[in-house]
Amino acid sequence: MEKRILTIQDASCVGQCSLTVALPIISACGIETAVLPSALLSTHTAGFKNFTVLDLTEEFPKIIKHWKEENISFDAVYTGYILRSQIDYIKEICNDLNKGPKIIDPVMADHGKFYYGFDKEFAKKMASLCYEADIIIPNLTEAAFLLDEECKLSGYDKNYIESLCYKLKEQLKAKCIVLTGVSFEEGKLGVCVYENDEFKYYFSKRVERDFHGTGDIYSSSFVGAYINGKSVYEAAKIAVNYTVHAMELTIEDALKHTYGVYFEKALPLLLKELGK
Ligand code: PXL
Repeated sequence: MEKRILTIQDASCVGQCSLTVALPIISACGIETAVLPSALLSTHTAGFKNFTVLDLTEEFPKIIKHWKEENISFDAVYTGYILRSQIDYIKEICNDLNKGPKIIDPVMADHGKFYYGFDKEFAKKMASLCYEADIIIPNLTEAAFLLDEECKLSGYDKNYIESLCYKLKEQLKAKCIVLTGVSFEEGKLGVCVYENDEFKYYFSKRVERDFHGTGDIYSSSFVGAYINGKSVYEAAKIAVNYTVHAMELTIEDALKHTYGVYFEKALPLLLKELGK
């Protein structure tokens, strides 16, 4: 039987983030991808003004009830941008309808700041969703906020990174941590993978521009590779290479194409790395 996963995140109609990247990327990896949209937005919330937001929480219990009646289950659950009111429903889905890994990207913050609409209370609730997750994929800011700490964005060393991972594992009981946005030297950016009491790193060149939606592209390609049987570390590497390639393909147009990256044009590299 082929695998079917469920991803829970918002549909930003325009913006190359969340469902509009997760669905094409994971599907391209050959995996059936069911969706539970957390909200419907006209665009994402970073850089657009006057966006519209429709909270879809009310649909959650109805959808869960129907799935239970139909005996629908999933081989993995992967969550991204979600609302606080949905977290208890998502726990129910993970307990009752998921037969495989629970993979949480605790989308809420970057560059030391919460995204629009998120706060410390949300971080606390998100930490409860990360509890006993198989894999969590925070960036540096999210890792610190999950621990209710101030975050360091530069001038840190390996001890800081490894203590963040260690505390996440101890406090949240997350089995495996893929920490993104790690940099020890200028011009290099990458990830720290903490699994089975071992730290492993992978770095690539830093693309000297900030793009929106790259966290979702990273997590979606990680999930696509991992569900295809790659190890956590291999999947973490493949996702770095794919995300960097997508950014490189966008850089020429970056002044005009400001809201996301051309992840579509980079898909051939992802499939090649997966041997497809
Ligand atoms: O990429 C994370 C993300 C997802 N969805 C929406 C967002 C953001 C980040 O700002 O606004 C709606």
